[in-house]
Amino acid sequence: PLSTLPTCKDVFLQSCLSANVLTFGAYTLKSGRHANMRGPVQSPYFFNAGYFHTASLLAAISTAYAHTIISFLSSHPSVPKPDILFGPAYKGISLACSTLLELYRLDSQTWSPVSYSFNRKEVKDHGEGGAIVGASSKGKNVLVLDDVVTAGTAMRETMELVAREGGQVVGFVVALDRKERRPSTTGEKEEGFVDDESRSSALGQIRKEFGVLSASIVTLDNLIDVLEMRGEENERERLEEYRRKYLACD
Ligand code: OMP
Repeated sequence: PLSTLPTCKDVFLQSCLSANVLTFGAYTLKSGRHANMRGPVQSPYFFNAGYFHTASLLAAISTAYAHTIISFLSSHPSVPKPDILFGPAYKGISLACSTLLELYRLDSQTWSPVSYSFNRKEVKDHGEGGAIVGASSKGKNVLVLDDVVTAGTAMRETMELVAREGGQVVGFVVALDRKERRPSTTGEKEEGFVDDESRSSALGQIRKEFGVLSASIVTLDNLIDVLEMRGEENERERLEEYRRKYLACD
């Protein structure tokens, strides 16, 4: 094993490394964190869920999502039972479909009435039309499954989309929570003072603002532990330094 995590998460991490889902280097993120005048902050790692494209990789990630979802729902009895597993386009699509199938394999009684759905990036104006493929969200409890959360922009877009379709988001499950403070909206102060609001992680902020709870298969902390176990000191140090600078409070 690579970690002390449950087997399905350990297998998931091994797959991330063997399939280059997780890579180390210098990456500019979508949220474009800035450090003063020095340009965008580079992340020392990147997680590309698009590389889970073989049957065995898909099995590894969907099994890890399925167990994360089951323990999320059992440890938060206040979260309503989902009617729909929603995977935002594009990367969420295959993940939501394969995870629902895995949940059904694990517990057919609980999961057989549950549907999947996803959005079209371009709304179709002919045929059946609309922005959603799969089950309608209208009046339904929707559990959102996504790949990575950094600043939470993708999640907020999904919340708006589900609300527009008349559904209720009851939780978020992601593969990787980067646990970063949200970037400062003014584009500086990254290494100095930050206001209280931007000290929160994206998931922490969504919990406070909307009361929506979330879970992740792994976090940045787990990645650092794995690098330590593997004796990959250079990478571990770079990730630790990044964590020291940008880690959120919650
Ligand atoms: P936020 O919308 O800022 O939360 O960023 C999440 C999105 O960024 C993901 O859905 C990806 O499109 C992309 N992303 C990754 O895929 N992997 C990473 O390690 C980091 C990002 C990112 O740009 O922050």
